[in-house]
Amino acid sequence: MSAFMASATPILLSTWSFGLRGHAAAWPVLEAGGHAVDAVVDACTAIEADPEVDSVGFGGLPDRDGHVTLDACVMRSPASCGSVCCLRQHLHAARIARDIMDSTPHVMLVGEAADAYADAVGEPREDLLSPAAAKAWESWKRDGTDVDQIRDAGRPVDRGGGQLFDGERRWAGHDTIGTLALDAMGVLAGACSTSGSPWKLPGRVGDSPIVGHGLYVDPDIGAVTATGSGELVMGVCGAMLGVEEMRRGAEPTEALLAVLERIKSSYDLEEKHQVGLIALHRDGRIGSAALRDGFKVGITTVDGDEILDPEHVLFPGESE
Ligand code: SD4
Repeated sequence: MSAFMASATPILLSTWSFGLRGHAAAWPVLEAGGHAVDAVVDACTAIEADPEVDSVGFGGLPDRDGHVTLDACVMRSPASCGSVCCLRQHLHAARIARDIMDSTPHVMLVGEAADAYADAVGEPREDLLSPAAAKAWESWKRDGTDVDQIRDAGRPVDRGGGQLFDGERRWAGHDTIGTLALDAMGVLAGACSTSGSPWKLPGRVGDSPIVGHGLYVDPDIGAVTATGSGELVMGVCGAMLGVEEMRRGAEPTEALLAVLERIKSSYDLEEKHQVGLIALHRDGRIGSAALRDGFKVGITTVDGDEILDPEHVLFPGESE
């Protein structure tokens, strides 16, 4: 069991500047003394519904066959985590993951059966393909036929506004919302929600909904979540590795750098690869790091909202 702090100053921390759109929905709850897990799910739920965020929920880009599939996980602790993969008919993946966490003996449900579970718990069916995403898919089918999304996806650059790609790369990339919260009771929680990589092979699932990869929370230590090229994070169990580094005493950003160094030594990295990581220690210290420039972090505290550059970039100054 964890020894929670008696009280703490609430914090919300998210990947990307569009995370602040989720904080707007979640902060009032957290500030009023609400639970961290409610805040992170509320933040992801707001982003999932936002069509301007083109990499999460409605507005997310589809797979090769034109189907949008959504993945998410939610975590309070090793004994309290839930995950859903490859939803095709329900928008609110984080909320469904939370339901799996709270109401079933399981951690993860996938595919058609996950959609059936969502039906059973009263989640509305929705068409996940936005008109803009459908148009982008048509144009990808016309021009990009055999593009391999892992090799050819562009690197996201956060200029605000919810879209991480522009110009010719406007529809080439992907990213995700990861939100970490510390509530006034000193309890941590995290949630991560994504539409995964565009034009992916049907059935592909990345790091985001996998506990220990895209998100990990240990209530006695801290929380880490990841965004970016999921395949790079999955091979090193990125989020759990970051938490374990904090367990052995690393400062949050130092812990995240250790994850990036492990990625660097494990893969032949290319300029277009990006991984962004954020960490929240249970004592309220925060950390952030990225492989390359372009990543941003959204933070909300009693002092207000802020968009921050990551504290450390492993390969700074490389061209976008
Ligand atoms: C994934 N990391 O599925 C997630 C989200 C993403 O760029 O698309 N990141 O790989």
